[in-house]
Amino acid sequence: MHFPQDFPITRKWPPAHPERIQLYSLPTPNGVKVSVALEETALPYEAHTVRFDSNDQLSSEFLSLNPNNKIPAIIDPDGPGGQPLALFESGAILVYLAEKSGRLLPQDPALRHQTVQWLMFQMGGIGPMFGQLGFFHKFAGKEYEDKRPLQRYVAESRRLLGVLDGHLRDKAWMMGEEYTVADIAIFPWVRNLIGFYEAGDLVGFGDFAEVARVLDAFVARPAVQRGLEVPPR
Ligand SMILES: N[C@@H](CCC(=O)N[C@@H](CS)C(=O)NCC(=O)O)C(=O)O
Repeated sequence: MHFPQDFPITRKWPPAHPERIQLYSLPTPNGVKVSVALEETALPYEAHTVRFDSNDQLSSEFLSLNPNNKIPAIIDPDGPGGQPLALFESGAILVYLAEKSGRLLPQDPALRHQTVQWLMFQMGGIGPMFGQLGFFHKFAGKEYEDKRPLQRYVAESRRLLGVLDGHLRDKAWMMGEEYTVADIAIFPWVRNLIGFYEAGDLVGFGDFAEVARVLDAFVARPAVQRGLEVPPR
């Protein structure tokens, strides 16, 4: 494959800098994981806005890169072996960027696996559960008379916050002193839960002081501040 001519997505979002990593995203909790990681690693990239209000994620050009119609997705024109690499799924992209840059994943093999473990904890637990809570609390699901789905996702989100809180008790970050892709995956979702979803009181966020402490440290990082605004809406 040759970049950009063999990638149909570039017809809708032409690259101005085809030598850079191309990011197709929006500043949602999954989207900002990748823009934050790109800012943290200082890998050169170009961001393209995938607008949900015009269903850009359902366009044939976007589907050619991610048949699952979800942001974020990337193309690295200089992937393994110098060949272009297209990737979707934020967890896979985070691991790729960490390996490419040599940052955000511990060198020690055991610590590396444990970092991936917490990354999977976010991908399989925090993301889907907080996302469902958002649907039943703030979006279309809040009109449903039956409150049992909302109660289920509130209880599950509280349980997950408790797991995080216990783990963080004696640590600066998820992996101790080292800031990793696990933090970049988890904290945009915690921020979104109490911010955009307005679910702080609902989940009793005041009970999770360790999570709140690390969230503040995460949001204070200059690279996070920049990544949270990418791409512009
Ligand atoms: N597991 C996926 C989830 C991605 C995802 O859910 N993205 C949402 C935004 S946060 C999206 O693109 N939604 C558009 C749609 O469903 O049409 C990942 O982590 O990349």
